[in-house]
Amino acid sequence: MVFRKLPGVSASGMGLRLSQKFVFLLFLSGLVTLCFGALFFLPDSVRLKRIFLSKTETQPVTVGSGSENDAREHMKRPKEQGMTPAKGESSTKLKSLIRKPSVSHEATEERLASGKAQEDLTLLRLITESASVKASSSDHPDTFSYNKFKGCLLKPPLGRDGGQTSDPTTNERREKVKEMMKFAWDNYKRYAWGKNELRPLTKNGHIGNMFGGLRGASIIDSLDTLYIMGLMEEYNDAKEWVQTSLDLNSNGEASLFEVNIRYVGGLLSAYYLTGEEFYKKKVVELGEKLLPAFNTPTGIPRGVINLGSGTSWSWGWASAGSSILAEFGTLHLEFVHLSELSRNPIYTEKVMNIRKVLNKIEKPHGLYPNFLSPVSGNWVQHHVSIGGLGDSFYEYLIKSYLMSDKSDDDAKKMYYGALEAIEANLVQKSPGGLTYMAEWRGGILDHKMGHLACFSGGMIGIGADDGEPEKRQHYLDLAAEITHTCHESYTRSATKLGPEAFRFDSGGEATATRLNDRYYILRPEVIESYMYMWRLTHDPKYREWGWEAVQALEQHCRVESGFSGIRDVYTLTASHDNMQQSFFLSETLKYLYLLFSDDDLLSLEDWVFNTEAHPLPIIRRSCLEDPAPQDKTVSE
Ligand code: DMJ
Repeated sequence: MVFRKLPGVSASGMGLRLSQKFVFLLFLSGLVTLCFGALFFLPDSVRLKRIFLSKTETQPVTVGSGSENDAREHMKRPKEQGMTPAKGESSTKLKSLIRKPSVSHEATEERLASGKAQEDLTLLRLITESASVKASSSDHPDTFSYNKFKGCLLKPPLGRDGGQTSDPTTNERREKVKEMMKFAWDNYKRYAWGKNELRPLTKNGHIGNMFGGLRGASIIDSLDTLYIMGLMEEYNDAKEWVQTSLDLNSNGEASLFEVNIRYVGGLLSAYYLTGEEFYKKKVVELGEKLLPAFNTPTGIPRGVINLGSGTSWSWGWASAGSSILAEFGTLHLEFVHLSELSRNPIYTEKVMNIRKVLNKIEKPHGLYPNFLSPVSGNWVQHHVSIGGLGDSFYEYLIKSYLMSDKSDDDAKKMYYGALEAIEANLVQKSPGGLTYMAEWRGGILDHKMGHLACFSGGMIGIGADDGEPEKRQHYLDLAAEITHTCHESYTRSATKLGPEAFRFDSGGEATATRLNDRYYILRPEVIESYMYMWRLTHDPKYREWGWEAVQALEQHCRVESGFSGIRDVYTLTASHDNMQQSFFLSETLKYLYLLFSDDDLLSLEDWVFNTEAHPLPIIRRSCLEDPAPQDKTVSE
């Protein structure tokens, strides 16, 4: 250490005696300790504290609305994960960013104003990469216990008897659905193996541009369906393909939403159902590749991401570079599970931040419009829909609540608040007595309901029981009415399959009046609602309606080499679209199979289905964190 010579003070100890020097040094070190210690008592927002304390010493973001203690117990901190500053960056700056990796709205505005946002994004990206790499490195102890998880389930995942019912007719129907799955799968395997989807007429594979160069969408989407149906030979082929051929090092433009719901969701379910470790490894590896999409000024992710470079951007068709509600709002379930499995809280933090932005912004009439700017955090247009562009955002609110073992009160509040606004502004009754969900364009109603919106019967049904006591029956009735309307959209067509969108104007009810709304692409939403309504009410009509759909699919969509969508549900002269969508395997056939199975096959007491019908387990925090060894492991 170099002391500069002070005027009038000798260089030898600056004129102090040894004992004086000792006392002075003691005083000085006491003062330093006091000052540093005081940082711990400063309010959380004080900048100094942010600089000096890494996330390790501050409160972690909670999972759901569980207590901080729960979250602290559960989550490993970045320090424990070996997170280190990226090379060449100032560690204090990194620490302040690490502490709040999810860019808060206030912080964003502040940073934008000071022109520092871009710098932050670069740093955040480095941190994300650094944290992710460290979190997945082999020297990080893996503390997720599959056995413990299984011990926390209330029922065996496949039920007592694989879900077989005591009713012979229902069992026959179930077998029929299983045969349809095998037929769809066999043809995919024969003609399109490793591609994303089967083209059943031309007998070849389709790759498409939704998955950024990832392949095998139909395989990933089928894993759990094959497994629950007991198609084990087929499941093993699928599993082997994932082990040997699923290459995540692709370099194309992917839809964050589609990769998340199909690939992340599919791999998560496969892991939770089978306990095969490689699924976990793959899904966490994939999750890491999605993180850069969140590096925007608000933390609201953009819709498209290059899985290789991490560059992200908004869909060209989305107004003014906006992000889509149903896309950024349909990540929560999978991302919470990614944190669960990886012990890396970053995934949960990313989706919690989305909520934070949404909670802060003003909502017209309490409604959530479909387009939001990831830069300003403001709505870009006032188009509200429970169908396309909005749909699964609402679904994920109630399912987040259910998946948190009913502890995520924030999600609950947002869901019932949104539902109230939807009822007040969108729910309509037709002159013929059909209840439907209209779309809302800045206050003007478009009396159109998309096939996609038909999932809402099931959604309102599963949320009915947790509403205000006086509203529970009302919600169940509303769910039944909407499911009835969607069934009507099927029965009013020649093929008994429903159109892409149906209207309630120009004298028509529940029918498509426009030529380009007449197609059916093997979508699941109507059958999904039958399945939930069956489980909730056990009204046999839902199984009958499901059987009508099976017959219609067999008659109009089954072709020589698979299943195909059709161009017009109102004509019996078939015009096939030559596409066997992967969601037909993951959703449509799975929901049909569950409809004809006992309730204990993937019991709703233990599982929620993501929007691609991949089952994810309810997180029973207190059970999972109980240090006592599990003695109640369920057997199959
Ligand atoms: C599926 O990929 C998902 O259900 C998504 O949420 C909406 N659309 C398709 C099926 O129609």
